[in-house]
Amino acid sequence: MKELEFVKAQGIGNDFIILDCLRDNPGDANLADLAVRLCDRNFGIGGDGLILVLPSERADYRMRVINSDGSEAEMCGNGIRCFAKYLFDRGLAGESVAVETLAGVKTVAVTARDGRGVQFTVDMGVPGLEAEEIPVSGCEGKVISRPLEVDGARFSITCVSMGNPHCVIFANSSDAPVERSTLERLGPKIENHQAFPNKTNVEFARAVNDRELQVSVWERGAGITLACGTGACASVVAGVLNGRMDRKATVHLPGGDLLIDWREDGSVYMTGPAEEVFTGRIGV
Ligand code: ZDP
Repeated sequence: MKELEFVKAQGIGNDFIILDCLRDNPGDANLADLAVRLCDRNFGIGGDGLILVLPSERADYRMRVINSDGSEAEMCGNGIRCFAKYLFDRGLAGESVAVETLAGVKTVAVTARDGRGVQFTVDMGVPGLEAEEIPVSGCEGKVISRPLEVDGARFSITCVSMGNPHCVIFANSSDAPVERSTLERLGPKIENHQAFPNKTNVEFARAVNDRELQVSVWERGAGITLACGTGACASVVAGVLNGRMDRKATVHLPGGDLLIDWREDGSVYMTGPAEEVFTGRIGV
């Protein structure tokens, strides 16, 4: 039995177990099983995912993200803010940190108070809009308001890659927020739909006005979560592509708000908080 030190952190309710692997790299051996075990909210620590802090040859550090079902994700918006806070608060990084991910190197700008990181702005990069980039099979070009058959019903979807795949479905502004039961019924069906070779995250979005968006998420490999940073970015991009949103908007998620800015340079910038909740040791 080996003991691992961990930090439990959250970004607007999207929660993660952070393992510092700068000293000893756990390698790939049963990483998926470890994530499933540690993320279990009854038999483990509990979390939407596992985040590994690793050294990097291409950036200041490398981040790996394993979803609570054991699958590995290319990128993670709420998690990278928690990652930057972990490094900044321990003096391992300054007010700007470059992080290597499977979706490329991302830069995080840290705003500190009393020597601790409180607010983080992430250059999330240029969104992928072509079907093959997301990927979505069975169609070409941009996937904007395209029909998707699910459960005998037809949905209008807009798909965006933030390094990881997102399928955004807009409700009318007058509609009530999506019910949890609807998310539970449709989420897994869309996540695993044959149109998505790498599966997909699913966002149900409702424009409050052209600068405010309400979003509920069914996450690939994690199910219903209180927030998804890459999902918030994808939803604003989808809103702009559908002429519903300004390029700069506040996204209201069940766990809190994120400020999203799709700048003229083509990159999406995401700003939001991150907090550490507790630390501990666990036998593995
Ligand atoms: O792409 C995926 O499999 C996501 N479930 C990864 C996690 C995304 C995250 N919720 C975010 O904030 O972008 C951490």
